[in-house]
Order: sequence, then structure tokens, then C-alpha cells
Amino acid sequence: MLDVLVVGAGLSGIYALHALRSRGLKTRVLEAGAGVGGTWFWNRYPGARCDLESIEYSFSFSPEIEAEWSWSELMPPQAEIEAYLNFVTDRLGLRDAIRFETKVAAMHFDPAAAVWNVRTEDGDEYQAQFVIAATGMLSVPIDPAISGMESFAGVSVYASRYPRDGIDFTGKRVALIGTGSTGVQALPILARSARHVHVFQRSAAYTLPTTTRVFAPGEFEALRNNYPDIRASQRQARAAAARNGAFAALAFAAERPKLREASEAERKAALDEFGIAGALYWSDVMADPIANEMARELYGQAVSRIVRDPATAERLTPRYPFGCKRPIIDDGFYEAFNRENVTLVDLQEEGIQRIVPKGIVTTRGTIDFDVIFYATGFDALTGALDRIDIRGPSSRLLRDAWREDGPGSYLGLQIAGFPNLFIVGSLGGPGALANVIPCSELQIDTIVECIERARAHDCDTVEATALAQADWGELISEMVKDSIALSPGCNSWWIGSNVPGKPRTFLSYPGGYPEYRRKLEREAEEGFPGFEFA
Ligand code: NA7
Repeated sequence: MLDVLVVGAGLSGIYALHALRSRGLKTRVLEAGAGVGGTWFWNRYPGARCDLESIEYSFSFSPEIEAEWSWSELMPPQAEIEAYLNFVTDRLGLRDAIRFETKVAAMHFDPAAAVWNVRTEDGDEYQAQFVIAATGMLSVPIDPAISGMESFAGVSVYASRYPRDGIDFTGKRVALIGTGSTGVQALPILARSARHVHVFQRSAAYTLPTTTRVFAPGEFEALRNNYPDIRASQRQARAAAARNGAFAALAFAAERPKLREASEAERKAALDEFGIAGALYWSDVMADPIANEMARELYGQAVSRIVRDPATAERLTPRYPFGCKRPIIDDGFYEAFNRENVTLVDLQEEGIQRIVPKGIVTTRGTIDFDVIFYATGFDALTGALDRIDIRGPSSRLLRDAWREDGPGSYLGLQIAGFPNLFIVGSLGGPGALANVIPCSELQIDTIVECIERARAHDCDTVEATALAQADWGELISEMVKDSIALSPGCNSWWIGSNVPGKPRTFLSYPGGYPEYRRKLEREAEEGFPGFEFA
């Protein structure tokens, strides 16, 4: 019998294991993948990179790890993040407590014994008093459900299940479906070796050019020596990242002029100076729908300065407001459309009818392919828990509870009706809008404190109350009621609208990291009043 079972060995699961073991709690981690890293394990597609600076996209709990690990680039690529998470795992001696290639199929709470009975897909069983679901926010790919997908005779690849040995695109005819972060990051690299890439775009992206680069000699070491200040700034920053990463060009938007008050010459000067970001950096873009529409038009002008074919530039200009979806950071996305071997297929003009063995049939004809590369996104935040057969004391399935009552949590830490089950990086927390590493550290520290409190008071169970959960849901609803992300015509994984049938609600806490931290600290200081200990 375990004290705690952690599901998932991504960055949250790794830290949870360390934090729990350090407190003497008998802990085991079950991980579906063959290695640690979670999202950074699976998403090893060409071009995968974090959009935050490496110095901030890192654990803050261990001065030793801070001192011993060196990042080589300002914004880390997937391989370096995966290497970092492996380093942390080994440095802390965690690997022996992780069972890999083990997928959890079911978790049933036994109220008489106050334990979770956890069953894996292989039929193995575990008992634990507590479960922490560190199952990832973007871990379940969505099936694009295009008719005939399985009949394709070439190679079908999901970016989020990218093979460890990679794929050689040399000389291949490639269909890239999806232009979110994944598709936008992958295109320039695919285009370098493929014979031809057709990009199937359903919605055009807002994407800003990356500012990443390899650190100059001594640059990283100087930053590392300044860790205490960097961490202190992060703690005060809304996004738990104070250095702005690739969003640097937008960072001072609040101090900038209003687009509605800018002259034609000033708008042009902004594009001259800042390129694409010059369309978006104005102080009123997120607050004023008219300014937002003006920014959209200006964005189109910025795109047409890069993309030589005017019709392609027009199709690449989003038709929805900026702020609707998570902005993207790219490395040569628009430039790729100036290549002879890249063609944009606008699905709003030319829809996909079906996939056949030799390629894709659109309303205009058939295009032959060797590879179909799906970059079609995730059933985010709730998807991973939805796919496990999770039953609380009344045997009610979590996914039924969410279907009937709507998805909810208290503080992004627990779900009412499911005692002793904690969640990390899932719905109700701030991680979708902020640097996920500090958010996970904070959530896990709070969970560990809550578990210790239960044990110190000889309590068998701890469970968020329905009332506290309802209040948390109302607080989030109130905060987002005027959000651009929920405006008509806005669709994104933030609000679940990329998954057919999923309720259209804002699934994350939008108040920023510092306020979220204060709320969690207060909850702990006051003895966890939103939880019932029994
Ligand atoms: P996203 O951002 O959800 O993007 C998925 C893309 O795939 C998006 O362009 C979708 O169009 C498109 N899509 C989805 N289904 C289809 C079908 N059936 N046909 C055509 N196109 C489709 O996922 P990403 O993996 O790129 O990024 C997720 C997050 O990871 C990102 O925000 C960062 O935080 C890191 P749509 O826009 O829905 O019209």
C-alpha cells in the first residue's frame, strides 16, 4: 500500500515524487511513456521549442540543480528540456520509483478502506491513500476524425506522438494539417527537406518571430549567478515569467500609444521597427474591440510585407481577434510560404472531403502525399482525466460528473466528490496562461501540505467541498466574462471548443500567478477551509 501514487512523470510528476519522498511518504509514479518528460517526451516533432526563456522555464526548488545545469539557448528546444528533466530525475535519484510504459486505465475509490484502487492497462493493481494526477494539460491528442484517415497508404504521424527515431522527410510529399503552435513551428523545418509541403489551414495563426539564440560565451553563467533576483521577479510576474521570452516585443504594450489614436505614419513606423509585433503592441488592442480589429488589419499588412504572393498573405491573415487563441512563436513560418515547395490550402475555401490511400481529397481535387503530419491539437486540461475510468465513493464516473455538472475543480487542486485525489496542471489552475513549472511547484507544495495536515490530524480523507468548488468556478466565470477568448467565433483549447461536444467554458484560472499563489498560501495558512478532513 502506497501513501501516494502519482500518475505521470512529466515535470509535475517528477517534482511531486521528489517533494513527497522528501517528506518520507511512500510514493510511486506510473508513466505511460518510455521516459520522463510528459509533453516534452511525446512532442519531439521538428521545431518543438518552449516560448519562455530557459532561465525561467526551470525548477526553482533546488539551488544545486540550478547550479549544476546549463542551458545553451535563450528559449530551449524540446531535446534540451527533455535532457534537463532526465538530469533532474537522475540527480534526485527518482528513476527507481517510476514505472514506465504503464498506462493507468481505472482508479476507483474504496470508501470503506479510504484508498484508491488503481488499475493499469496491463491489469496490474496498486493501492494508495492519495493519488496525484499529474497527467498533463496538453497530453491527449484529438482525433481529427477525417473520413478515411486509416486508409492512407503512406506514413501518418501525430506531432504529439512523434517517433523517437524521427522521420526522414527528404524528397517526401508532405501534408501538414493544423496551424497552431505545432504546425507553425514544424513547417519551416519540414520545408527544408521535403519535396513539397501542403499546409492545410483551418484558421490562420497570430504568430510572432522568435527571439531565441544560442547564449554568447559567459551569458548564461552571468544569468545563473543572478538566480535569486530572477526567481524573485518571477514570483511577482503575472505569467510567472518576468523576462518575456519571445513575447518581448509586446511586453511594454501598456506603456505604448493607442492604436485608435495612431496616425497612418505611426502605424507604418511600428511595422517598420517591430515587424509583425508592430501590429499588436499597442496599449488598447486587448481592451478595445475596435482597436483589436484595426490590429488585425495591420497584422495583415505585416504578413504581406513578408509573404510575396498577395493571395497567400491574405489567406494567412487571421479573421478572428488577437487574444482569442494562445499566441504562437515561430522561426520562419511566413518566410516558408515564399518557397517554391510550400503551398497553402485554405480549408475555408477548399475543404477536406476524405483521405484515400494515396492522399487527400479536397473539394477541388486529389493531392498525392507520402506523409500526413497531424498537428491538430489536444483535448486539453480535462482530456487525460476524462479518459481514465475514475470513480469516487458513490461510483460516479468523473467524466459523467463533468458531462452532467460541467467541469470544475477547487483551486485547480481537487474535484468535489473525489476525495484524496489531487490534480496538477489541469483545469482550474493558472498553468495554461502562465509558466507551468512554477505553477506546478506551487500546486504540489500546497498538495503536500494538505496531505501532511490530513495525516497529522489522523484523517483518512480530504476532499474539496462542493461549495468551495462552486465559488471557485464562479470566481473564474466572473473574471472571464468579458474575455476575448470567449467572444463569439473564438475557438481554442483554452475554452474546450476545439473538441466536439466539450462544454465551451474557460477552463483555467485567469488571475495570474502572484494572485493564485496568494490564494493557495492563504488556504494553507487558514487550515484548508475549502476542504473537508474526515
Ligand atoms: P492547437 O493550438 O489546438 O492547434 C491545432 C490546429 O489544428 C489548429 O490550427 C486547428 O484549427 C487545426 N485542426 C484541428 N482539427 C482539424 C481538422 N480536423 N482539420 C483541419 N485542421 C484542424 O494545437 P497545437 O498542438 O498546435 O498547440 C497547442 C499548444 O501547445 C499551444 O497553444 C502551446 O501552448 C503549446 P482551428 O484553429 O481549430 O480552426
